[in-house]
Amino acid sequence: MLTRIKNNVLEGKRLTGAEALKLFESDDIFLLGSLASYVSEKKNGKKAYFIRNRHINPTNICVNRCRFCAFSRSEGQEGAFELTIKEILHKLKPFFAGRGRRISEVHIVGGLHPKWPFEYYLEMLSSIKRHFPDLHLKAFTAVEVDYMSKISGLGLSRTLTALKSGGLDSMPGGGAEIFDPRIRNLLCPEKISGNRWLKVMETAHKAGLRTNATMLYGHIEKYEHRTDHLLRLRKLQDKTGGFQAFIPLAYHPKNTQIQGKYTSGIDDLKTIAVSRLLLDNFDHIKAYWIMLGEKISQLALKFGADDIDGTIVEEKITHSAGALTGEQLSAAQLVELIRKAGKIPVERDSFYKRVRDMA
Ligand code: V47
Ligand code: SF4
Repeated sequence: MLTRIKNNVLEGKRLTGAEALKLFESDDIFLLGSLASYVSEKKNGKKAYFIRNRHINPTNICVNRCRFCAFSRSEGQEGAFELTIKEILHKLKPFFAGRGRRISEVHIVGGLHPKWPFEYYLEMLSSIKRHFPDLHLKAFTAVEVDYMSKISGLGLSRTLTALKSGGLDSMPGGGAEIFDPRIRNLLCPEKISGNRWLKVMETAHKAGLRTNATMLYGHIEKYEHRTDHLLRLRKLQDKTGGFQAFIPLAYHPKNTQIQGKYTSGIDDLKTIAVSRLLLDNFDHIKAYWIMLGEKISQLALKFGADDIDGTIVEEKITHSAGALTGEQLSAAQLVELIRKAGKIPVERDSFYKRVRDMA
């Protein structure tokens, strides 16, 4: 079977779900790595991308309280926070004070706040755009956008158009978790369904917004659920072509209600490789260094990934759940990490256009 899969990959044939499952079940990670690397290099050559970005979480107050989420709080609970627009602007200001530390993208995601009106999100976007017109606003997961469509009463399409007019440039891929309804219901019973997540993304793509996609793995799911998740993403991508990157998110168990272990390095690399092989219609696979650690992210560049995300600066979601990494890396550190993997570091913008080669 593995030889047949290998031949299919080398002939550029699309893999089936059964073949992906076989790859997940295989211990031959060297074969997985070399096949995924072959596909990655066909798509992106020896390039590995990074971006100068900053994450901001406007609030951790969330009505969903997913069982795997250590970041969220209920209103009034110790540790709950909500940022004013002034505070958000204050977090961005230092990156525009001089030339050295400039960022090109801000990544904004947060909880589903029980009281904030839709107008607050619009004002957040337009204020940031007014103060920092060159900054790309990658904001709000499909879960948040669905919530906004409900609080605004506008429905999905008009909510997305309003967000776009307010300054939204693209959307991150969070909130996808695992689409399988039974597993999803155990992980996050209050969250929108997998089908709804896909519907929000389809509508966003139709509205002209590019987005990412993620998958939370390493908790209670089995390989078959990962395979199903990837196939559903591939199907939507066939239809819209609106996804830019796929990011497997390694489960972090601390302070959550889903007990478990950290993922193993082997599983992380396997998941990157199988994602690269199955998602033949995604241009980019991202190894998110915050969750994988610097060393596994570096190895992931040899297992099918072509992107390691960015400078990040402040990270609360994974760090609430026991992340072992720091919260920021400088562009120079990212360049070194990529170079030592034998790849060509390329600073990118939010649409994967080259800002500069660092070779
Ligand atoms: O939506 C929550 C996940 C996501 C845990 O699009 C957890 O470029 C692991 O989506 N262990 C947020 N994961 C992060 C995210 C992301 C990150 C970097 C880049 C992009 C992109 C997207 O983190 C959440 C949720 O799926 N998450 N809790 C946890 N305990
Ligand atoms: Fe809320 Fe997102 Fe955490 Fe779920 S994962 S509780 S939706 S912040």
